Formats: sequence, C-alpha cells, structure tokens
Amino acid sequence: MNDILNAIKQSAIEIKELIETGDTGKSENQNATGDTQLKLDIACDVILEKLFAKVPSIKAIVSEEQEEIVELNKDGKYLIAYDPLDGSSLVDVNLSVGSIFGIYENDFTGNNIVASVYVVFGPRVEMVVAQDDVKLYRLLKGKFEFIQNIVLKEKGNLNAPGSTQNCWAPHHKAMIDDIFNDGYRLRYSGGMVPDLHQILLKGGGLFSYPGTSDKPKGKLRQLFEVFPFAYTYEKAGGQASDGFKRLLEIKTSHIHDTSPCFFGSNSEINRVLKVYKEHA
Ligand code: P6P
Repeated sequence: MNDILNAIKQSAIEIKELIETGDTGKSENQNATGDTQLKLDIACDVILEKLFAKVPSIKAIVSEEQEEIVELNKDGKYLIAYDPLDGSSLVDVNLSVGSIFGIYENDFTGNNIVASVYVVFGPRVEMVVAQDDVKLYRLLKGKFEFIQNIVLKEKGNLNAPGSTQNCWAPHHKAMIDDIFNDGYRLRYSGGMVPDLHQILLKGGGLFSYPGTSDKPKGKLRQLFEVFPFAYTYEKAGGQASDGFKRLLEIKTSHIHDTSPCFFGSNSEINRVLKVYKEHA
C-alpha cells in the first residue's frame, strides 16, 4: 500500500503544478458519463496512469476519464478507481478541487474497498488517507507531513445540499429546509472534495446529492467518488447512505455507475434515513 500512497503523493506535486500553469480549456472529448473533458482532466489522468503503471502491486485501474478498465500487472493485489481532478471546471474561478482514489481488492465494488485517499488542491495541498482510521497530511516544503487524525462529532452544523433543487422530491426539499431551520450553515462550492473535506474538518454535518427527477440515480460515480468518501466518513465515525442502506453495500454493475448519496455525522444521516423510510 505504501507504494500506492507514494505514487499518489508524487501525482499531487505534479498536478499542483498543472493546476497553476496548465491549459484549463475544453478538449474535443466527453468522458463515459457525458461530461465534457477539460484538457486538465486528461493531463492529470496521464500523470496518474504513468505513475500507477510503475507500481507492481496495482493489478488494474479505472479512471473517470477512461471508458474501460486498464490492466496493469496481472499479479497485482490492488485495484484503484480514481477521479484525477474532480470539479476541474472550478479551477477557472480559483476554487478548490481534488483527486479521489478508491483502493479495492478482488473486485470493483463497495464492500471490496480497503482504503481511500483524496487530495485537496486549495490554499494548501492536503491529503486524507482512510484505512483503519482517517489521517490528514499537508504538503509542506515538498513533503507530506502528518497533521492530525480526523474524527466526526455525533452531530454537526454544516449543510451541503447538492443537485438541481427544482428536481428534488418534495420530502427531500422539506428535509433540507428543516435542517436549515434548525440553524445549519450552507456550505456548498460545487466541488465534492472541498465540500466533504470541510464537513470532516469542521466536525460534521450533511452532504447530500440525492436522486432527482432529472437524475434518479444521482450524478456522483460509485467507484471513484461515492465509495471512497463513504469509506472515509465511516472510518471517521460517521455514516454514508443512499437514503435506505449503506452506500458500501451497493453492488456495482458498471464501472461508471452513479448513486444517490448522503455523507455525514450519525445524527444527520439518521435524520435522512428516517425521512426516506417514511417516503419509501
Ligand atoms: P452540481 C463536480 O462536477 C461534481 O462531480 C462534484 O465534485 C460536485 O459535488 C458535483 O459535481 C456538483 O454538481 O449539480 O451541484 O453542479
């Protein structure tokens, strides 16, 4: 696993450079879920695939930016699904973005994830690694230094409500309104990585990207967005659900499948489960 973490650390240093100097224009291509790819997306993916190809323990990789699984080492132990630069369109407005990694064994599906990593490119570059616990590292003078463990409180006060609001189910809208009426603060940048990182570091709250009338299966991709953060939030003492069950119980059928998703402290997720159960 350390050889994978070292590759991710190296990628972060190279991607930081690309964010600061690279071309943020649109490419001619779309990814597997129909998003227009920025040249930055493709360039970050090239960096990561090149680094992962040198790691013998990696059997195969799945990238948001590539249609198919890429086989690397037939005797490798780990499978990695990653989003090279999530929220890349935010670079143009100088907001934080991130890379997300799910590390799996045997098969690409929720209950086979064994570790997750994400890197936040913001005012500072930070990396969060979830294995048995959740550890925060910060890039200082070219090296990632351990800063602290991350633990969620039972209840927080931040609310990050995603997706198209005029396509929300009535019970979802009522729940979000009730949460704000309880005094929660709105914290939503449109970047999953900084939005979820903030809730983790500020002790808790709720991030939601539900199924909607325009996207019944949600927007966020299971293997390289939803499951890595579900694993992180559970290891930090919180929960991650699709409104009815643990996200990590979902059986992936296609490598670019999406899922409605809720991540948060126990109090907030229990509130979601109650509302969704009443409206099942
Ligand atoms: P919306 C970025 O494109 C992304 O995939 C996530 O980082 C983010 O949480 C979500 O989409 C934002 O989507 O519909 O709120 O713009």
